[in-house]
Amino acid sequence: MTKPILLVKSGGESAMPDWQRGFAEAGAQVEVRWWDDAGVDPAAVRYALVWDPEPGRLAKLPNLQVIFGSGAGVDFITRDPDLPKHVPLVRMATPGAAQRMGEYVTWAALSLLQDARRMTLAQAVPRWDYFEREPTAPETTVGIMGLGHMGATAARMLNGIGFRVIGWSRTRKELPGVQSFAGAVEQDAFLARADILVCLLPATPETRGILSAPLLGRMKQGAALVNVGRGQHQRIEDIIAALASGWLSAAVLDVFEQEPLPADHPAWQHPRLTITPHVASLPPRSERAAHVAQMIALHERGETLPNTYDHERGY
Ligand code: NDP
Ligand code: OXD
Repeated sequence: MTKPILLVKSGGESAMPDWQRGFAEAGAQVEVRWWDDAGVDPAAVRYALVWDPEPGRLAKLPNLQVIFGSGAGVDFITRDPDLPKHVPLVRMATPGAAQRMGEYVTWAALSLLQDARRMTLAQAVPRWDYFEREPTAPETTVGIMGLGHMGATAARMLNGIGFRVIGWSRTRKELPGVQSFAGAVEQDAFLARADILVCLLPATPETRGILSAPLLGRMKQGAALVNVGRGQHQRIEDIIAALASGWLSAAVLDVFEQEPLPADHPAWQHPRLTITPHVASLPPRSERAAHVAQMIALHERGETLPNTYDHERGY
C-alpha cells in the first residue's frame, strides 16, 4: 500500500535526512519528501510540515489534510494570502518546546538580575569590574505578556526559583503562584508591577508594535525587557531610546523584524542589550518529527488535533 506523502520545508533540503530519520524512528506511516521535489505528484500530498512556505504553494496541494508549522508561532505561514483556510494548521506545541522556552526566559531573567552583560563586557577588556548586586529573585517581579503554552511554563519555572510572577493575557488565567491580568483594561496595572517584562505573545494585528514608546513609557522606571515573541512586536529604535534615557535598564532580545539582524545594526554593540539569534526554543528535529507523527496518527484515527491555529482569533 502506498503511504501518504508528507512534504517538508523547514531547515532547507540539507535537513531532509534528519527529518526522514526522525519520522522513521517515530514509526510514522508517511513518505517524507522535500518541498521542491519535482517527482512528487501534488495530488498525493496529504500533509505538509513548513516554516515560511512561498505564498500560494500550499493552495496548490488539492488533497492536503493538515498543515504542521515547524515552529510554535505560525505567522510565517498565515501571512500567505492564499493559505487554504479549510485545512487545519497545527502549531508545534511540544512539551520540550515549552521547557526550552522556560529555560531561556529563566536564564534571561537571572542574567538581568546578575547583570551578566556588564560582566561579559568587563571580561572582554579584561577589567576587574567589582560591583554589588541588589535585588534577589523574591524581590523581583517578572511580568509575562502571553500566558499560553510557552508563557505558562516560563511562569512555573520562574516561580520555582523564587521570582514573583504576574501575567497578562486576553482571557484571565488560574495558574498557581501567578497573578493574572486580562485584556486592555488591566494592562496598565500589570505594567506598573513588572521589574522584568517578558513578551511571549503571538504575532497578530493587535500585538504588532506593542513594545514601542507608548507601552515602554508605562513600564516601571528602570525595568528590563525580554522579547522572545516576534520581531514585529518591538520598535527597536524605541527600545534603544528608552535604554539611552535610563527608563529601561537593560533588554534581552531574541527576535527581530529583520532576521538575521544586519551586522551593522547599532543593537549589536549596545552595552545594555543582549542579542540572541532566534534560538529561545528550538527543539531538535527528532522531537518535532515524533510530535508530528503522533498528530498524524491522531488525525488518521479521526480525532481532533490540539493546538490548531484559530483564523478568527489570529493565533
Ligand atoms: P499560545 O497561543 O499558546 O499563547 C498565546 C498567549 O498570548 C495566550 O495567553 C493569549 O491569551 C495571549 N494573547 C494573544 N493575543 C493577545 C492580546 N491581544 N492581548 C493579550 N494577550 C494576548 O502561544 P505559545 O505560548 O505557544 O507561543 C507564543 C509565541 O511565542 C509564538 O506565537 C511565537 O511568536 C513565540 N515563540 C518564539 C520562539 C523563539 O524561539 N523565540 C519559539 C516559540 C514561540 P489567551 O490565553 O487569553 O488566549
Ligand atoms: C518560533 C519557533 O515560533 O521557533 O519562533 O518555534
